[in-house]
Amino acid sequence: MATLKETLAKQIPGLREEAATLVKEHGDKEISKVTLRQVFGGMRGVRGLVCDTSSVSPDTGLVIRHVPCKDLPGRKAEEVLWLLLTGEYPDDASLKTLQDDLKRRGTVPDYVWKVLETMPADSHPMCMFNTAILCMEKESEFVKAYNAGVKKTEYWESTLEDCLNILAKLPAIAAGVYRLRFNKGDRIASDPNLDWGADYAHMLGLKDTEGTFEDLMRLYMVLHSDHESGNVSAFSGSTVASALSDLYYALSAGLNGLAGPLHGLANQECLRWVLKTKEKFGGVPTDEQLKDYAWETLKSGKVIPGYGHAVLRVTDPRFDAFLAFGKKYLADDEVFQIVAKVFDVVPGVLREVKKIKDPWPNVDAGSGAMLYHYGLTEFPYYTVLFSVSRAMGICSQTVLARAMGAPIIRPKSSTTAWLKNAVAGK
Ligand code: CMX
Repeated sequence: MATLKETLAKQIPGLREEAATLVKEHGDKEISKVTLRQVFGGMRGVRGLVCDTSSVSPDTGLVIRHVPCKDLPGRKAEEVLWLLLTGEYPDDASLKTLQDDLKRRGTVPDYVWKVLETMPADSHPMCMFNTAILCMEKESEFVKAYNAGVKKTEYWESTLEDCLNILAKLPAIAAGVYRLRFNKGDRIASDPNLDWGADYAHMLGLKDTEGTFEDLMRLYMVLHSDHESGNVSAFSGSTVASALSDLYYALSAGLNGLAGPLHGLANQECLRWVLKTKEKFGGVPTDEQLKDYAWETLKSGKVIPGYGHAVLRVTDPRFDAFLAFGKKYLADDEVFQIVAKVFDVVPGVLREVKKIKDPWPNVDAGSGAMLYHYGLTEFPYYTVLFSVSRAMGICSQTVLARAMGAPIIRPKSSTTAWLKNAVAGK
């Protein structure tokens, strides 16, 4: 049995030495080239970042440390947080220390609720959630340690404190945002006997007549937790953290990126599209109707939300996991049936559009239908659920970056005139 901090303290000296040796022995070795297309194309495929919490390859998708996505269902969020940070699962006693620690840190300061209550009633739930995180910045243990002059090699310790303090509060904050924003009544107190994911489900306060919503939330929390560090939210978070801004600043910055429709907001857009399909055809459409509707969407200049990916070139294994859950528990649900049919039909349509590199579903294509089934029908809220989970990855990446003494991120930009000269060989 060991605490998370003890486990990390044992590992960190070896990790530092490994990185220092690598740079000393191979520091000038070229590992990636950059083309002009990549410069104008969102740096797609440029290898310029280190991330050890997880990796995403085009043909296998998410692997957290050594664990492929397909093996994550059934795990609890706390186990996955430990895995992200240390590369291993905790034993039962160690897991219990982390769960107890998170419960101890879970009380949300009153001023957070006051701030949220004074926001406009039509604020987007993502704006409310990120504001709540940002307004707790004054609690940062990293800032206190930094101002007290602690050594750089110890920065990770207070960053871990911030990480645990923030993560412990996110389910209550997120559930509070839901109940306030959608007039669901008073906040529901945390249940000390529930794990992180199940407690979040409990505090949302939905009626779970089937008794499986907690399982969905556990699954949701582990599947969205990390996706290496080049995606918008993780990259934004790590860039902000690299300036030694504390985790409250870094996490809220990252999650502001998750709020964009090409990233985390796609899950709200995706369910909207599925429900429109249901309404248009009065239920589950035929393959032919669905094909026509997909073309209609594309021809009107819109994307099919939930399909395509910047890295993946196969069906996202996170989508597979949701599909499996849906087949087990939601087989009779019309909205789920449409999601499954879209998966049968839409990749064939997208394959005909030459410019689209990945015609397959990503994580957002299925998750909304699951939530809808359990009565969580307010889709502007969906990205908040994604955020609660993704915070584990962004926070873990930041703790490890601090442990490794990662420098400030500062790539070079070029003017178009410079690039023109460069390609002309001048
Ligand atoms: N529907 C219609 N067009 C699509 C498309 C889709 N599902 N996926 C890609 N395209 C288009 C792009 O918009 C782009 O068009 P332009 O050149 O006219 O701008 C072209 O195909 C090439 O794009 P790409 O190289 O295949 O994909 P990108 O790496 O540029 O973008 C992504 C990836 C996810 C933004 C894009 O596939 C998309 O917009 N999908 C729909 C939104 C979505 O599901 N986002 C969630 C992703 C998961 C997450 O990060 O949270």
